[in-house]
This record gives sequence, C-alpha cells and structure tokens, in this order.
Amino acid sequence: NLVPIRRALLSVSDKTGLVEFATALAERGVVLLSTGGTAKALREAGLAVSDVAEVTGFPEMMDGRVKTLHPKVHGGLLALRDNADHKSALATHNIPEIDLLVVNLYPFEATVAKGADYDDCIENIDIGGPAMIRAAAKNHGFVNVVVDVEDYGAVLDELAAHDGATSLAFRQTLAQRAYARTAAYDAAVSTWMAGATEQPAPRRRAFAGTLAQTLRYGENPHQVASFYTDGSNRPGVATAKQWQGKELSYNNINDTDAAFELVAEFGTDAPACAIIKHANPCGVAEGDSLLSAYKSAFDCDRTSAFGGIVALNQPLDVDTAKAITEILTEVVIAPGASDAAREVFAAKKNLRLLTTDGLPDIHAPITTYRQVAGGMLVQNKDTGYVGLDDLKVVTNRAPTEAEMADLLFAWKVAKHVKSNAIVYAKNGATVGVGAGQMSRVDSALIAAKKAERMAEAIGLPEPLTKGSSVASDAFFPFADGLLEAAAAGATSVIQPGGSMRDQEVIDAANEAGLAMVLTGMRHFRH
Ligand code: 93A
Repeated sequence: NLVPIRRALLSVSDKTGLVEFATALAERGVVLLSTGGTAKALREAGLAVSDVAEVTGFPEMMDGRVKTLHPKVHGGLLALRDNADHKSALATHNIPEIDLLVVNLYPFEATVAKGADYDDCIENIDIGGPAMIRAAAKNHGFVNVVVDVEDYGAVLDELAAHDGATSLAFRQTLAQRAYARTAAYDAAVSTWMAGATEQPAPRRRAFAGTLAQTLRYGENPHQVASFYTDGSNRPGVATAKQWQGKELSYNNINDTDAAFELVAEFGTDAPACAIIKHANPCGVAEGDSLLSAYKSAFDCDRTSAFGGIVALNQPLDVDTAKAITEILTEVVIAPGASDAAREVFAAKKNLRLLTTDGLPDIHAPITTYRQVAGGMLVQNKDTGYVGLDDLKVVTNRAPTEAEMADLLFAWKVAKHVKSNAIVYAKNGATVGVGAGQMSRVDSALIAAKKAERMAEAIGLPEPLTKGSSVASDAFFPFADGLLEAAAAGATSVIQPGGSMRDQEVIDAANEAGLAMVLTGMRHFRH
C-alpha cells in the first residue's frame, strides 16, 4: 500500500511554510503544479512550477472563482491507479495524476471574524478548494491530501521513512482530517449565514449530525429546537423504536436519555429501574423482578415520580406494565417489551413506549459537548467506575456486606445526579435523593426531608433513610454534610475523599459510629 509521490498540486491561501515544504518536495523530485498566487510565491523562491491553467487549458477566470474546477484537475485526483478504464481515460484526455494535494482554504472564518461585509464574506467562500480536498480524500487509496500547515512536517517525515512514498494508514489519517476540515468549513458558512440573513424557523444548524426530528419547541415553548442523531447507533432514545404516544419533546428526549444511561449502569444481571424527573433520578432500584424494582424505585419519591420517565434494563413485562400505568408516566424505555405488555400500554394512548436493541455500552468512549458563550466545552463522557477493590475503609468500623452493597449502589446512582448529589440507599433502592444544590449540606437535608414526607404519605413508622447507606458525589469539605446524613439515619458513607479536612470528617464519622469508604474518584455532573 506504499504509494510514491511524483506530482503535487499546491493551492494555498495561507502561505506559511509553503516555500520550505515545496522546496523539500522538489528536492525529492516531486513535480509541482499550482494556482496563481501560490505559483507566484513558489517562482519567487526560485522553484520550478507549472500553472494549473496550463494543465486545464483554461485561464483562471471570474476573479478566481473558477481556477481548478476542471476535469483535468479532478480526473487527476480521482482516478483509481489500479483501474484499467481510469488509466486509459487519463491517457486519452492527457490528464496528469496528482499524488499529493496541498490546500488550505480561503480564510472564510477569519474574514467573518474581522467583521467584513456581506459580499466580502461571500467572496471568501472557497468552492474549488473543498471540491479538490473531498476528491483527494475520497481517493486516499492513492492520493495524499494536506489541509493544515501543521501537517507539512509529518508528510516530509513519512516520505523520508518510505523512500518518497506514503503508507495507506498515513493517507487515511490525512483523509479523515480533510473531511473534518471541509465539514467545519461549511458549518462555519452556514452558521454565519444564519446570523447574516433572515431564516424562517426552525433554522437548520450545521454540525456533524443528521436531522432526525424538528421538535415542536425546545425546553420552553418559545424556544425553537430540533433533534439530531450522530450515526453511532448507540442503543438509546436516538435509535429506539417508538410504539405509541405523541412525538417526544425536547425535555422528554433529554430525560429519557438520562434515565436509560442510568439504568444501563446496572447491566442485565438483575432487573433494575430508574425513574427520572427533570434529568435527575427520583427513584432507582434493583429487584428480584422488574416489578419489584419498579415498585421500590417508585416508593423513593412517589410525588416526583408522577409524570416521570421510566427506564428499565430488561424487556418490559406485563406485570410491570400494569404497575406503571397506575400513575401518569410520560415515557417508558426498555430493551424490548412483551406483546402482552404492549397490549396493556395500548389502552394508555398518551404514554410513549420506546424499545431499544439492548443497553448502551457504558464504557464506550463518547465525547460530550456543551456550548458556552463564544465557545464549546468538549470532554469524554464520565465512564469512571469503582468496584469493591478500589474502596478504602477509613473508619474504625468497616461496612457490613449489606451496607457495602448499598454503598456501591448509591455510588452508581450519584454519578447520574446533578451536583451536589447526595443519595441514600437501602436494600438496593434509593430512599432519598438530594440533587443540584449549591451546598452539600442542603442536598443531604433535602433528601432526608423528602424521605420523611414519603414515610408520612405511605404510613411508614420511620423514614427509609433510617439504617441507609449514603453516597456523596464529591468530598465533604466539612463534617456538617456527613452529620446531616447521620442524623437522617445513614449508617455508612461512600465519598471520594481528598478534602483538606478529611481527618475532621473521618473523626466525625467515627464519633457517630458510621462506616466510611473512600473511592478516590469524583462524579460531578452539571
Ligand atoms: O474561487 S475558488 O473557489 N475556485 C477555484 O476553482 C479554486 N481552486 C482553488 N477558489 C479556489 N481555490 C482556492 O484558491 C484554494 O483553496 C486556495 O485557498 C486558494 C489559492 O489561490 P492562489 O494560489 O491564487 O493564492
């Protein structure tokens, strides 16, 4: 798969490093071909270069709008070198093979950034450049395409390593970068046009995705919104089959995603259920059956579960379906549903049922994006995981086996609760969730208060937090949050540790008779 580079076409707006690179190519015997300004720069540096116009037999015209858009250029980029037909077409039409394309595009983004007027921005939309880049990248089996000044050195290194040739792997890397560049370029043009012109709602926003649904509105009715799929086919809300009910809304999609990603943490060994409201779990449980998991999850916070989103880690069965229909539920998502369960749901026309092909791989490397004013935050999805062996007991008392199981359960849930997160769990079910508070003490208090209210509502002698295990998504900066959890009846604690006052917190835990383990890993979520 080594392909020698004999001829290069260089057409660059940013001429940084051009002469050095072209000189190195020429020294290797590479024949140079160029467009107007690039050819001029090369000639001035004393390099031998032919004009693309000589090859096409057409002058650059219309202010340069048409320079390289010609079969003599595109044939040389696209011809398969091992195809007899293609070879004979090259010969018949006297088309030179181009083995290396070096292009950087008209500086559209920089032109917009400097506040240029409309016509100036339009003139800076490169057409011939992206066309050549895409052609060369498609034909990466034989052709090298360089779109970034920073890659000049790597090309020379590759040529040096392979005696003037490049490997397929190298050309594939270049091609992938090339498509990233043309995609970003067109996205920039589209984004600029959205701002510079009047567009009827809903606008189409360019990014690497496929429009799946124009939503009725966004988080609120006055917001325009749409849903894009990323082509990854990850089991979840984007790829699920919807059996019944109205179209999903923006908030439904967001909450269904949160629910399914959470329940996926439990794998398929034991039935599990997560109920979500406003992207936070209001009940999560494992059980002997899906029905018992659903019931325990529901009992954590029956008030909030009303109008919630239910995610299951196993196919929906008829008993669970019946229990779910007893209260208003917006969406149910599960890796399948039995015919009998679907019949039960059919009577509830507004209830949406989504089924997927299995659970998402919670360890898969996924990139997440969040927009901020003037930029974008990009990070790996939180796939952090702790098991029994990662835990460090720091108190006089070690957790009992039952406590340990609940600690690990609560920890899994805490990862999916907005910070500051405090999660109380008992017997494989959450019994109190404190989410999204600016202070950790408040999260501990709110979760405990909700558990008290729940106990009153369903006539329990005491809140379920009595004798529970508690997880904190980040360390306790002071002992106060831990003491609130103890006051609510927690007997064991799981938290990352790492606070300056860890010792103070450990002392308080010992004094209250708590068992505490440290994970060494934090699960902030915002
Ligand atoms: O106006 S274009 O879209 N028409 C073309 O046919 C074309 N071919 C290359 N712009 C075109 N280019 C661009 O010209 C390249 O992408 C590069 O940015 C620039 C290099 O022009 P010059 O060599 O004249 O400086």
